[in-house]
Amino acid sequence: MNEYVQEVIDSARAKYSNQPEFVQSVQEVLGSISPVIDAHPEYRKVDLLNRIIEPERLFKFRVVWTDDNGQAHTNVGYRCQFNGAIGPYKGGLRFQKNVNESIIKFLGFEQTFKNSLTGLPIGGGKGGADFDPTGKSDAEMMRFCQSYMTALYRYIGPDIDVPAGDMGVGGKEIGYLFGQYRRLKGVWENGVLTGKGLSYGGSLIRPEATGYGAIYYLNEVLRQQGDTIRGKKIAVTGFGNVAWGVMKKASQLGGKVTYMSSPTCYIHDEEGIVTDEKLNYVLDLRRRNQIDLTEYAEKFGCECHQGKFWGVKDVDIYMPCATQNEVGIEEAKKIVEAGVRYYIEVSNMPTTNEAIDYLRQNGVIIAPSKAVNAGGVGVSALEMSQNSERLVWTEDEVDQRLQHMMVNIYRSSLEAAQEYGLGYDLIAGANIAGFKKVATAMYEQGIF
Ligand code: 2IT
Repeated sequence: MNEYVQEVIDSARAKYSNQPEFVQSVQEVLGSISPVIDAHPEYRKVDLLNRIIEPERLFKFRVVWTDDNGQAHTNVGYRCQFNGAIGPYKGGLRFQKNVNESIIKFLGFEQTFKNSLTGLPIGGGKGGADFDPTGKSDAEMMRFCQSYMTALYRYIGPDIDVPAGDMGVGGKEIGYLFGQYRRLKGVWENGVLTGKGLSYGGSLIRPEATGYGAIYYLNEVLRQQGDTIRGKKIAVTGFGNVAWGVMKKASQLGGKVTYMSSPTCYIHDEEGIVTDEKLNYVLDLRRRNQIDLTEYAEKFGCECHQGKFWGVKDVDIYMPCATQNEVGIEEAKKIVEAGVRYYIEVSNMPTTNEAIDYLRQNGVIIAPSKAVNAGGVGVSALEMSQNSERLVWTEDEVDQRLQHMMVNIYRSSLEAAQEYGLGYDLIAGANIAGFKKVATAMYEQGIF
């Protein structure tokens, strides 16, 4: 490993030992870009790597809201403007109990390279709050979102920082957040948020984009192996918006998702989650925050089991779509033992670094999340374009652009890996391709 890269990793590990997710993502990205630093010794002089791992700024603020009984509650909100070298900060908001600085920083760091990979001019950002949306009424969600935006609105804007959804933040929450932004600023700046409703500047295909994009990327991986998605069985973790998009596009292309999971259990539906009725039912489960999937199993006559499905053999492809660090070394061993060839990450950083190494050493074909899930933020950038041009593209137009984007991400990752003699390494390729553009932009803009 390049000496400067090693130094920066070691110092991040020591300095941020209390931020394990962040350190993990720094190790993952910097571990891949060593050959680029060998080729660019000038980056050391301007300390480019210590600069790139440090967020440009990170806001942390109090969010107070009142529940339906009139009781006040206090949460912590965050917005991390990680890197603005190639465009306005862009990235989602996550509302989840476990949100902390480490999680927001890892997501912002990943987002920086993912956004670069889309080929569009968007910098990296991420935010959220340690607020648990489970069981909250609409009125409570609205009050929380209004309070969150009241703290944040002065730091964002269509050319400054453009938040979107992530776990716990869907179309409904984006509506409340946008309403409050408009109310406070008194301007029509709908380019300030993406994932909006269609009646006020949302883009067609945005809800589906992450899942559709993941399947378009998977198509390229399969094509490289002389294979197609037709007849393939897929196991996904999660049953949210992203998993739903994967199910829908897979079924349109002749594949099927036969396993899906929640935090507590999983279902096995041999027929596949392929009909409109089933797909809509999944959306509805999520909307109702229903994590017990027995309801689905009973309705559609299939099995529901407690625990996790890692190790099932009757699928061709695993696609984790739930959250970070779902697959550690134990799960990786089960995947290898099951003989499943394709492991396509979809959620952000679903795999520990140790598990990635194990899967790779055992010949599993791995696709990295920052490439695979980039279609979501990519279509967010298309939503920003439509907003600034004050027009609306058709479903076909957005979908075509999404497909091109995913093919380009796959190809540029492949080329980046080949340029440095790394062979068919989609992980290193994505990190290198994403890094190069951000690094070049930072270098050319001077030292700060
Ligand atoms: O992780 C992600 O890329 C997102 N949550 C979407 C971000 C966005 O700005 O659309």
